[in-house]
Amino acid sequence: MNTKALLRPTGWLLLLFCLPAAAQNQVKTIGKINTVKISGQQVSIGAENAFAEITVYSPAVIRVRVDQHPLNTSFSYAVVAKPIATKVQTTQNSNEINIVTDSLQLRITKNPFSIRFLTPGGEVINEDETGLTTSWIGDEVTTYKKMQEGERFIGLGEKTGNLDRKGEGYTNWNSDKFGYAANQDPIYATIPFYVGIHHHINYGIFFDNTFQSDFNFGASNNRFSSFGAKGGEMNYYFIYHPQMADIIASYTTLTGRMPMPPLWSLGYQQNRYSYYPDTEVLRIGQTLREKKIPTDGITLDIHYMDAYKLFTWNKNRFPNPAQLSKQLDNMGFKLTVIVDPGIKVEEGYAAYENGKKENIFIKYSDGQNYTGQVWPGWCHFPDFTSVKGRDWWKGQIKSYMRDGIRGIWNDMNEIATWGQKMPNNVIFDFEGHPVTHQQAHNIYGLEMVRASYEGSREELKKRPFLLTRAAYAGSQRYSAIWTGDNRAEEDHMLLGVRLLNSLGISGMPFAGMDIGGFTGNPTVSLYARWMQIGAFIPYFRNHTGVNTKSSEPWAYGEEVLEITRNYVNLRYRLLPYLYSSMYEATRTGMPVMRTLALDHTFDSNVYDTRFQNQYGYGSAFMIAPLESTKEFGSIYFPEGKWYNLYNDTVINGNQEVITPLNLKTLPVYVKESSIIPMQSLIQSTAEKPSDTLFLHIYKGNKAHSFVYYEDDGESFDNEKGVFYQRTISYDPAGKKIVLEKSNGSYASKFHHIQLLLHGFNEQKSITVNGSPLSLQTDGYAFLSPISRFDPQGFSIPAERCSVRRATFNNGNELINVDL
Ligand code: NBV
Repeated sequence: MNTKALLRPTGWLLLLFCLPAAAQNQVKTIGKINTVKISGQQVSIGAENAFAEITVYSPAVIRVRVDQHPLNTSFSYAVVAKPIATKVQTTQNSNEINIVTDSLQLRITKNPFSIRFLTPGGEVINEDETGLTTSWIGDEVTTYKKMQEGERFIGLGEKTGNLDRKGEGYTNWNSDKFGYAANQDPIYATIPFYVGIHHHINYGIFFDNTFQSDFNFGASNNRFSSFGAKGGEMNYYFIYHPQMADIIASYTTLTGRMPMPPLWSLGYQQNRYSYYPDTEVLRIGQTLREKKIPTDGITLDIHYMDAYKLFTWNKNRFPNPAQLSKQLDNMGFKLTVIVDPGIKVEEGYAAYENGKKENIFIKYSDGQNYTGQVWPGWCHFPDFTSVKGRDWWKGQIKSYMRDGIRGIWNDMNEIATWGQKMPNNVIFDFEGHPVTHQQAHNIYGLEMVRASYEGSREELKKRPFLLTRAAYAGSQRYSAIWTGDNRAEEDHMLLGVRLLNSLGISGMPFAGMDIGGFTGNPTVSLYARWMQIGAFIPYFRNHTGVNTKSSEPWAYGEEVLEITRNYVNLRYRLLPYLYSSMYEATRTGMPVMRTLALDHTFDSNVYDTRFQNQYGYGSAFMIAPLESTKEFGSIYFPEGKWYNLYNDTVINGNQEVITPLNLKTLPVYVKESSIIPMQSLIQSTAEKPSDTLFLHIYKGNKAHSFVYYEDDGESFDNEKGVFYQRTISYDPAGKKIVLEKSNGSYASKFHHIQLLLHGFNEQKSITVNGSPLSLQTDGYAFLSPISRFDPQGFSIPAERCSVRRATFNNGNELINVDL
């Protein structure tokens, strides 16, 4: 039968008769394996109804591809890693194929095809649910895994719900959800990566499929967990390591890691929808300085544009953007502007004319540009999945950089259009292999921030700051993310913490939420608590919607202003610690916000809904975010010893403690043996701190080390070795603190180190490189007193103070401190 004949009516009829009965309504499984071809680290399989390919990427990572059709060359927007040469032993007999690496074993039963992952010792890590395995209903493909006894599931990026996702189901379809409910799904981002936990074993699965996907962790069934998509291949990466941190390291080896952000983007950011005109922006800046709220960024929302037309300025509101950004820069502020993908269809509007001429918009299947409605009215949308589309966008973005803009905030890139129903017959280039909206939707945001990042980096030649609302796995290579239009409600603040913790273990460490809430107005206490938590969130931005009350730190009265100032100050003093923690994220994928499940994976208390929001901020701190309305809160202390940040009281772990709460302090604890570098207070990162690095060490029983990192905070010279990096370790058994010789060619801005020893009450002196140095004892306060409201403040008076200090010179050389 030739194709032409098929197109004739009689041909169509014939085709209908030829189709297997009700194919769309049947469940088709892989069936029996017929052929097996082993070539190096890859096994190709031909089965009754499908084709499979198993590839060993590294000892701990194995990729599984299965499709109804012979497998094509694969392409991924998310995965940047290639398989690395790995020692693999592959054998087969008539029943099974065995693939063995140093880290795990994969057994494939031949009749019918079914997969089992085992530890080197033979314990089951994860296995297909026999009988269901992988199957299709029409084009929809799903893999079913046996639900292991007591199995928990965490991750999946920006997903609402509890930390432990057992019993829930989720859909990935990037969606604009204004004021989303605390259990709404889906919202803006797709990160199809999760970690399963059972029997002291944990593993990761990354399902790299950009169609609408669904995950089921035992929702409406007691048999399986599953993941599947509306189309495309079954294509997943299985990761096994005993430690969860290593699973995240392997996942981020696959999908990439964030680059070092500009230092200023870690400072406080002031925002609202929208600050205008320019004089209002300057007034906000001046007030922040007058009221001594350290700040680094101010952000302009859509009203800076002329009638919401992208790449234009409203000349009445912003007659001279370059001058404004210069003025702000002189005051220590960097400007970020919002961009939306929609280009208004309007004759004579440069971006439209030019985009039309360059032919870079997405189109219907008949070739007509797609038109959808957003802020400016009817719009066309650039095709970020084509080199041509991205290049066009890069060119446009550069104009902002020339106006002195340092940050690009990518909004509405799900794509959001009025009606929220972009037709599926819109076609995207997909790097020269056109696909429909169904396949491209979830990666549109990723490719938009890629173009925004590349364009701004090229023009600026310094690190730009990028923020995105929509994302797919891999977006961390270009951009920070924020959790969209949250609500000014207590449970949203806590939900936000969980979203960020989940993004952290899903490869996206640079994340934030609208502090204070986007829709609605927070109560005075909620605002204060949220700002405190914000100080311990990687991207710290206060933002609110268009019709809400002002949300600047002074809008909630004097006491809240002081509370806020105290925590923003702490944030700035902790910048050396935060910057080093971000550096760790760039090297290993280890997030800055660490759900307790990361270090205490098999401690069931951390999943208790009373404690599930608690998180680590880097390696040292544990934050207990609790509602601002509570006078007492239950806080869980995992194993080990913990110090109260404000008074150094020691709390033993493995217990739940009912703690009195007050609005002036957020419950923050420091893990024993922690190492925390700090600096003097500055009002923005444009200001130089004093030349002393304050190095806090907390007495403990565990050996611990911390990688301290510094660079110029803005250029790409760090990529050429221009940084200052040294490992600092504390060895309680050997009674030693060692600052290794520094790596890199950058000179630290700190010429002195002040060591602050916590809990070393008996210690009178130390020796530094063999020379004795006596320790000074005086009062100490992590926070300043809130002057008018609590004059005593949080200081520990000298007679009770456990902090002992000594100062010595800093350089590049090894420093040995004997305790
Ligand atoms: O650009 C306006 C807002 C923005 O402030 C917000 O942060 C985004 O999530 N934007 C959504 C568009 C419309 C919001 C109703």
